[in-house]
Amino acid sequence: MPKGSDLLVAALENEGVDRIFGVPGEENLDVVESLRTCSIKLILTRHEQGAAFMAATYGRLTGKPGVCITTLGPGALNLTTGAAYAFLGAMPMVMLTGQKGIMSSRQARFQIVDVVTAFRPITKLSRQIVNASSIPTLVRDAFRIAMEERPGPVLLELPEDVAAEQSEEIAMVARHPIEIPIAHRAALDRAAEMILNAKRPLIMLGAAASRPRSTAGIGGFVRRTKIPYFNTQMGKGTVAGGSNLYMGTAALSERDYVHEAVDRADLIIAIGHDTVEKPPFIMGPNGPQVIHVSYTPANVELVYFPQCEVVGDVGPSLELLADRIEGRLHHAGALLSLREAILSRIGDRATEDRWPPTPQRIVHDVRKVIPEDGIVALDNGMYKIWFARNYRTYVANTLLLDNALATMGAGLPSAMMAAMLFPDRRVLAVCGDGGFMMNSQEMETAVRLKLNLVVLILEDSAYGMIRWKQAVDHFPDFGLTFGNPDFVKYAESYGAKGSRVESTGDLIPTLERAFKGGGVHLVVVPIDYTENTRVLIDELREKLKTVAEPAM
Ligand SMILES: Cc1ncc(C[n+]2csc(CCOP(=O)(O)OP(=O)(O)O)c2C)c(N)n1
Ligand SMILES: [Mg+2]
Repeated sequence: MPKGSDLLVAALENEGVDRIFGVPGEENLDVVESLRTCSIKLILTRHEQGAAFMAATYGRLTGKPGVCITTLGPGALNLTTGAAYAFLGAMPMVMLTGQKGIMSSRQARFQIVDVVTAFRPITKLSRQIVNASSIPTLVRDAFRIAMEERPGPVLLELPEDVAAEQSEEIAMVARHPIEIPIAHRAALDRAAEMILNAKRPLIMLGAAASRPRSTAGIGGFVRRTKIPYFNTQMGKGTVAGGSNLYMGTAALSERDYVHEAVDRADLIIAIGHDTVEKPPFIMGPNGPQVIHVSYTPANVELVYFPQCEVVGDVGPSLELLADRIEGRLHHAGALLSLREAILSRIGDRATEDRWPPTPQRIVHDVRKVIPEDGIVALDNGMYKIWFARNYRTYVANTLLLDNALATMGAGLPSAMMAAMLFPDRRVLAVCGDGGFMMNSQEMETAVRLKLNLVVLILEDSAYGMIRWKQAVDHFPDFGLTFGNPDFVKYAESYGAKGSRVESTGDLIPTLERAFKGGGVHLVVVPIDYTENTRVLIDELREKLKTVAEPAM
């Protein structure tokens, strides 16, 4: 007779789960025992947050839920940031948490937190399993909910007595393919008419454009219509950044060079925009009209209120839209004349030799050592704006950044997940000295898993982004600097390799050596952040001749 934990593991196998990340507690021991003899690999992490970031990134990169497991109370609560990361970032994930027995309570209230309620606001579904026989259906439901648009995290709590409960053999619920409906004909007709009437159209690719199922159809739409495009931070790569229609990335909300095109457009076709991202442009009463194309309807916001919506499976819907307008667009390339000026300003000073290197130089040098299909995963800090703005992408999901929760600490775990999924591609984590230290203990996990992974730490001995914002707001420099460990020795103490870049010209060779050497290799380089103010404040302000700072 199977017990509850056997049914849980069988249900996970039924979903095609191949690995589970986490830190078990005593309430999970039946599940751990059921896992021991099954096809699913249990990957221990050194903090539950790392497990959640890895599982969420699995969901982000595959479209299928990543799975993580923790104990009750303290372990479960350590998942909250990862849950919010997946919830805001629309990443499918299933979290399994333990709990004390619910049929009797021999430990009174020891360690008991109402986890199911605590997770309600940061999950699509949060439920306790109350008997073993319901496990196959609950697990099937959890995976469906996590995966369906808009994807996100689900939590199932399995109390230890339900995990140990003997049950009848219960059949699993078979999976079947689910097609997403295609946009309504009337919506496609209306959108086609707006595009045909536009004098200066522009496409914008947002976060949902990067869903694994979206990317092929979107590329086709851009190529067939030849309308120039820009992207949000999380929409990077959906259509090659090297294409001659790429106008730039909106890393700031307004007044950046790319906004010269945005401000002149009379129509923006926003594909997959999710307003969870920091706004890529600000809609106003006199600005361009907007067509929202996505899996789900637009959220109406102060800064985003599209006049037309094409809701449905994005790729096939765009194919039908392209059928209506291909070859009939007389002004498709109207804004292309701005392209060269925008991109050359963005690429300005990318090869400057200054020591320590500038963010522009670091982005430039990283691009040189990462092949087109290589993956760069960022943590959160000042450099994220520079990478979003300056790093060209050629393949979807090759610059993984979080412009949704924008949490620190996800850079290393998300890079580790990418390295697990794509062992043949170069994977680089780029972290600030602040964000890296928030989950640096996962270096041990990376070494244990024998990953090939390079971690680049940008050292300014500060929470640089906040320190910069403090200066922009004319506060005195106070309270945002810290000391660091010797990162080379720190890496070596984990059994990883470590290198310090000693001159600007040394960055590319050091990264090359790190990739060629294989294994886990930490590279630390100091960074000169004086460019933050020179470019992002002074230069952009000068460009517009208005005294205002970019909206961060
Ligand atoms: C978990 C978390 N805590 C705090 C913040 C606020 N925050 C955003 S960027 C930043 C500083 C990042 O410092 P570091 O990682 O060293 O990168 P730097 O900006 O110095 O390059 C802070 C504290 C955050 N986004 N996430
Ligand atoms: Mg820093």
